[in-house]
Amino acid sequence: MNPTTPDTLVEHLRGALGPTAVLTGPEDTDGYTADWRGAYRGAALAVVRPGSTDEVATVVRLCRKAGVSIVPQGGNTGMCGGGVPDASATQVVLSTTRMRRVREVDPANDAITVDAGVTLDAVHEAARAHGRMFPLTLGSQGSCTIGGNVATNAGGAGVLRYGMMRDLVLGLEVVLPDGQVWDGLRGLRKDNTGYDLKQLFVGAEGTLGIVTAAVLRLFPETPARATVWVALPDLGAGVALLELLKKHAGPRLGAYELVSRTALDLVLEHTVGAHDPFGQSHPWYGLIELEDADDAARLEEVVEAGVGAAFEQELVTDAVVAGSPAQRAALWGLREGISEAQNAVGASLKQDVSVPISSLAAFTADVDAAVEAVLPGVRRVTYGHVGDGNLHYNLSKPDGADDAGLLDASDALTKAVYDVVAAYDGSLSAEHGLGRTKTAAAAAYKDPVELALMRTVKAALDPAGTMNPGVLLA
Ligand code: FAD
Ligand code: 2HG
Ligand code: ZN
Repeated sequence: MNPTTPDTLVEHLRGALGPTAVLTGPEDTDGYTADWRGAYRGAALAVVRPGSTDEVATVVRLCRKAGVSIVPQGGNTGMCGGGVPDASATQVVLSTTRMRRVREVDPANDAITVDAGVTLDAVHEAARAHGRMFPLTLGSQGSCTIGGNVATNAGGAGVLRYGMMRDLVLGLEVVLPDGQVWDGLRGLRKDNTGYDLKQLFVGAEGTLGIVTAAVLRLFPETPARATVWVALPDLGAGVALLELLKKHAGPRLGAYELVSRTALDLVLEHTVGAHDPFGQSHPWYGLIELEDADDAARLEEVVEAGVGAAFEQELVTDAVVAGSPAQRAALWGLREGISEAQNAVGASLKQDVSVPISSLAAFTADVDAAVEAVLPGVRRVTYGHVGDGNLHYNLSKPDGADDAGLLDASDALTKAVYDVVAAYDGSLSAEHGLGRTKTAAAAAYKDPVELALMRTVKAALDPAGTMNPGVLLA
């Protein structure tokens, strides 16, 4: 066979994996070269769909020989363009979507081991079948994969009680940039034998290797749930309510999400079947979920006492408690439908920021003023995970304008937001990662020592720079 070069790589990949696992040509690769928002469209030399860890290692070795870079991709639901190739048509997209095996469920160890391409929904289902629960929940869970969740250190609504993906991973299997397989699939709670290497790959966005499998923590099921949608007079009340909820609910507080009226309006306008639980408009809303193993009566008491106190302290102005699973789903639909609803009105600038919870209200007032000064009337689609100090401070074009004005002002708007984030010692990416979108901003705003350390890690693991170049690090 010819030596492996960029010109012969496709032939070599087909030889190793079989012809159907290697896609070329836009008719077959289009679904892998653009992101779901339509914000990124690249082109690939090929899309490969290995079916096993050994096949992933083979692809990595062949690409390394040819000097071709690899873009790992799972469900392609990412927010920052990290899973799509650039426009050069010289990169290989490695899709994990054929790696869909639940390898083992070990209820006694509260652990599940799955291939990287298993969807988050499928993990929930497998855990449920064994009387357990996996707590990561995302609006994208029908499509996003465990590999993608690990690579982005995904967050979502359950972080308040259970932590981010980083806190839920016990072990990983990773194909390293030189093609070696690191078998770190240990289901141990305690292992103090050196650096915690798995954590290097969590949040690395595919720049240090390809996650091929993971051991994840499972939890007891919490079938007793109370879900409450409240109207808030302002954001400060929303933050004060968090304190009150913690006091009344303690560890039963499973989620506490914030939704601005602007965000709710988009959902009501663009989501079939969505309706406003209240007769009149309020500036902010909170979605509260309490959970317990079995004590539904206790949850009712907590809701009554907590929401009652919130009314007394004028932190909430209206409230509705879900009376059935269908009502619960409808309330969650109002929250989880925001991404898609915002997408329906055209381009958006997604700013996924965090600040200390105590600063949320002041930060929002300052950042509102800063973006208004750049583009008067810009729509602030603000919502997020208040319990984590994480706001999705997303911007859409002003009412009646077209996308061009928003896109022309995007650099100035982004800078305005990040300057205020920096002033509050916040983060410019709380949960979605840097991808291609925020790499330059991170280089400008992150501590230089931190950046240098990150580059040292990258150079040590991927000296040839073939793993997802242009993502995470400039
Ligand atoms: P992809 O989009 O395919 O890839 C994302 C990144 O991970 C890329 O850099 C890619 O190169 C890398 N990658 C993928 N698989 C691997 C692998 N096996 N090994 C190494 N690198 C890999 N995110 C949140 O954090 N919280 C939310 O609440 C949330 N809600 C969402 C709601 C909606 C409606 C949508 C569309 C998205 C949401 N997301 C959310 C974003 C997204 O779903 C997550 O970032 C998710 O973890 C991405 O998984 P994926 O499999 O789609 O990864
Ligand atoms: C959410 O919390 C997700 O709904 C998506 O993180 C946020 O679309 C977004 O910007
Ligand atoms: Zn989020």
